[in-house]
Amino acid sequence: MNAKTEKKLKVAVQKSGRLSEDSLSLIRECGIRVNRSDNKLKSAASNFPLELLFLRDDDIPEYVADGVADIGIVGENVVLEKEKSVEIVERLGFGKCRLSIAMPEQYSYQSLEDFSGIRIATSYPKILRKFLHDHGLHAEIREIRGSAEIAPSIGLAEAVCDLVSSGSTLLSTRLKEVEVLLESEAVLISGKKLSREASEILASLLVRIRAVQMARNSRYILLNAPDNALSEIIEILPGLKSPTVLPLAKEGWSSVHTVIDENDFWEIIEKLKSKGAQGILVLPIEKMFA
Ligand code: PRT
Ligand code: ZN
Repeated sequence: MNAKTEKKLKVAVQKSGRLSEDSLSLIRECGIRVNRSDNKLKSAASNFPLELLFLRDDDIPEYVADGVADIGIVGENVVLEKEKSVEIVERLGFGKCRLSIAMPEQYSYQSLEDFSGIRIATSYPKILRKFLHDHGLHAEIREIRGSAEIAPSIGLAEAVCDLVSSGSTLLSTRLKEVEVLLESEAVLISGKKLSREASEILASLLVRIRAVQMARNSRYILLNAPDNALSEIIEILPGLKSPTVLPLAKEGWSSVHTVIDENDFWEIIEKLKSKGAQGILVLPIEKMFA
């Protein structure tokens, strides 16, 4: 075996939970073949120098900081709460949620001052403490494990500080979100002192991750444009460089191709139609390199 293939980048991912599936899908979309069997703690890729370690999300920052894993995929909320010596290398766009303070729905919340002197239940004491400190507020932090939402109903606290995504849990426990402390998503973290081999493998993994991410956020668009509106239509399309324009067999019409940001998609389609564009096709992109 040659020395280069021996070193594997050790990647910590959540064993089973909200981030597990998306973390594995991302690795697989990078063209990396990994198997997953439920009781295994690790699994080596067959076509890339990478090994997955399946862990509880709370342990990932520490394992990465200690060098047990080289990198990890975990919620930013966990990274900030654990305060370990790791770096956020890339934001991954899944596992999105907010860390928010919520209070009983009948409470008429006015301002941050309302937190003064009350009890707030949370499993994120460090982030909450920092938030209160930054705003010069004094509240009592009740640290609890797991979901904090029941705390007000059992008389443990007047407010909770917990993760929210759809908001349905708050609704069902008759709480309302009053302040957002953090907008979180899954992030790729790395230890601060990676070996040269690990850094090289990470660099090539990042090229793939970025290509997957860019492709996910972009759409390939093709349309037919009347030549007399061509310049206006091109102006609407913010492509990578400028759109490709090809003449159609039909006199007076051109075919226009370009890449657009998924977020601008509906707005752009409306504008294109109003300028006379026809036969608009929008296609997903598998990989994209800037
Ligand atoms: O077993 P392990 O320790 O690994 O997992 P875990 O149970 O601690 O974490 P898990 O799998 O629940 O969440 C992993 C990560 O997913 C979190 O650290 C966040 O980064 C992210 N994430 C995204 C969420 C949510 N959305 C989320 N909604 N984590 C938890 N929730 C919970 C929240 O705590 C609350 O109880 O879902 C409830 C609220 O959801 P909605 O949709 O009703 O608002
Ligand atoms: Zn956890």
